[in-house]
Amino acid sequence: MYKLFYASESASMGVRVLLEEIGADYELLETSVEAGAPRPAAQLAINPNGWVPVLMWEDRAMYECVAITIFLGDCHPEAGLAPAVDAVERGVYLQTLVYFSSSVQNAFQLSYYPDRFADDPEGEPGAQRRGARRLRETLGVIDAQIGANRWVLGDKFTAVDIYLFMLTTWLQTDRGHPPLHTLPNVARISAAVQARPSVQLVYANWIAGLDG
Ligand SMILES: N[C@@H](CCC(=O)N[C@@H](CS)C(=O)NCC(=O)O)C(=O)O
Repeated sequence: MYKLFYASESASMGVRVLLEEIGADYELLETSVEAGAPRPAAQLAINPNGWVPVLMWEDRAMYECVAITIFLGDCHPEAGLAPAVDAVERGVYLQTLVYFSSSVQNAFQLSYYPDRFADDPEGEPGAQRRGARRLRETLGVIDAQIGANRWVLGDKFTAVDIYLFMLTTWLQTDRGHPPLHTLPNVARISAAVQARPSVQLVYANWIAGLDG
């Protein structure tokens, strides 16, 4: 049984999709990502940064979305979400996940949390503009990497596709982020991931918002 500190519209949603795809037993522990909102003591004890996702199981716990993604994929090989350690695709799998975490998510951070990057409030709009531009740059690299592939790694659906979908749900054109149609290969995979039952369940509210 897994326990997941969880907040909607956050990176914990991607981990929940993984747990659904695996068919694991899990419990959601609701928390907040709002600045200034209190976080449960048990969450802070594991991740003093106050971020989600935080995953707990047995007497163990971990944070960092990409680490959790790699961990779950490897612990549940029967779910087929991760190439085996010696598979040809393993290198690009790890490379792409870490690029998502270190480069694409960093660009989102500039856009959503500019105060963490600017010395004073005057510097924040510049940080946000740089974040939006960095999203165009980094997601453009991924779009080119995907090329004509059916999924990010080729013919086989993996956890990287779920992660990519999650990233696309954070794009907001009114913040200067690239519209999805300017990233046609990313858009194509994102739409295919969205159709999966696991995503329809976890992202039901977000998907309903697309229609509204
Ligand atoms: N590097 C971390 C970043 C996680 C992160 O920034 N989570 C956001 C939600 S997507 C959060 O918890 N924000 C609240 C905060 O920063 O206080 C990861 O990938 O897990």
